[in-house]
Amino acid sequence: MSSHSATIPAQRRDAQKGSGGSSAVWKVVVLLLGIAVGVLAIAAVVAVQAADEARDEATAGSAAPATATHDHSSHASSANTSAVSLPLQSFAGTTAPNADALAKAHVAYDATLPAVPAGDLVKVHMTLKDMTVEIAPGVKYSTWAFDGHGAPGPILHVRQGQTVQMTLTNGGAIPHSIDFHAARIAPNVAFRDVAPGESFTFRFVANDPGVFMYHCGTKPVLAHIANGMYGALIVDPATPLPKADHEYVLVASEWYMNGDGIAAPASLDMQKARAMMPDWTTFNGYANQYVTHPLTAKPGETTRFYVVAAGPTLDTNFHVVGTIFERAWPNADMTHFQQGVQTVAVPAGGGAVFDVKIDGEGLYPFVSHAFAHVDLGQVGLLKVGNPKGTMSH
Ligand SMILES: [Cu+2]
Repeated sequence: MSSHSATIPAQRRDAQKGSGGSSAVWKVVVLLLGIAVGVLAIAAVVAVQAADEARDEATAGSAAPATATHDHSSHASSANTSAVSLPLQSFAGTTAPNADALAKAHVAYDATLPAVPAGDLVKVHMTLKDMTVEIAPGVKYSTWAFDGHGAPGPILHVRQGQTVQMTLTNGGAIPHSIDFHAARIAPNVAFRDVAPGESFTFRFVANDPGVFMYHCGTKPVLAHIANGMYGALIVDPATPLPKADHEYVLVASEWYMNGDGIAAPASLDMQKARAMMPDWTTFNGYANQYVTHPLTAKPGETTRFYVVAAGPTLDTNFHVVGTIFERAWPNADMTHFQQGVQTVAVPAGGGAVFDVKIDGEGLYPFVSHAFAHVDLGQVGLLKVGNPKGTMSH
């Protein structure tokens, strides 16, 4: 750096020989230029160091999330930098050898919308557990799970005006919290961290109808959501939506893994999560589960999908192949619906409602039409009637 800044002044001094009257002025200019170049060089070095430290922190976060969670003031000076060289290794699509048999044996997450509990007060109690789940055939991942569900957590369903009383018991190893998008409440009070072994209860009135995400809001939120800490709360409007014959809930999310999860459970790769390079994307936590175990309807029936995009980062572009939405409530704004719509973006952290009414027997894939998601597992089938054969594409 210093040699570069010295070269330019030397050349300029040579160029100015013979115009002696202005040489003092040029010396000042040259000096200032030299200083400016030096300052830029120092700034560049500082920026590179800061990037290195951020990368080291990411490594420490993925290797030991428990220690990286709540101490943002100190850098992980002992972080191992040897494992962070780019490019990131992808484990996308890697399953156990007997994937078909495992997919058939897997019990699909029940997508059926549960009934609304009776009464004005709905008590919900979730116990957090650290547990290993399967997210694709033979692919295991160590989650932080709401209520032993793996991911997503329990699907909650209330009616507009009901009060939700939420009790969170932390059976995990580090602090966690729960953030309800359906609540209008001071987050520093209600969404506070709950220490391991403790419980915390708060209430809110579900005054706004919609399809809402809930998730752990403990820092770094990216890590807590990526580790499976999310779910859906559906709030029915006081004036009901048109009748549907089947109601299914799909929570879309993505997984970022530090291994293929086959020989040993994978855990979070924070670098991949920041780079938005998922290994798998899923509906209700398991790749392609509704391809192997389709959701069902009869010809002529109306099927309603409540879709939440939990992320942690990516949107879901919801589309049902072979039909057009009979009704779509983008952003789950229940005051009006759209008709004749083909694909609707569900933003990360958002939700929407979709009705399809299919007369013809067949297998109708529902997907995120951002097709990398389909390749990574965010696809299922709506089986209408009893069609022969299987989906060829
Ligand atoms: Cu958490």
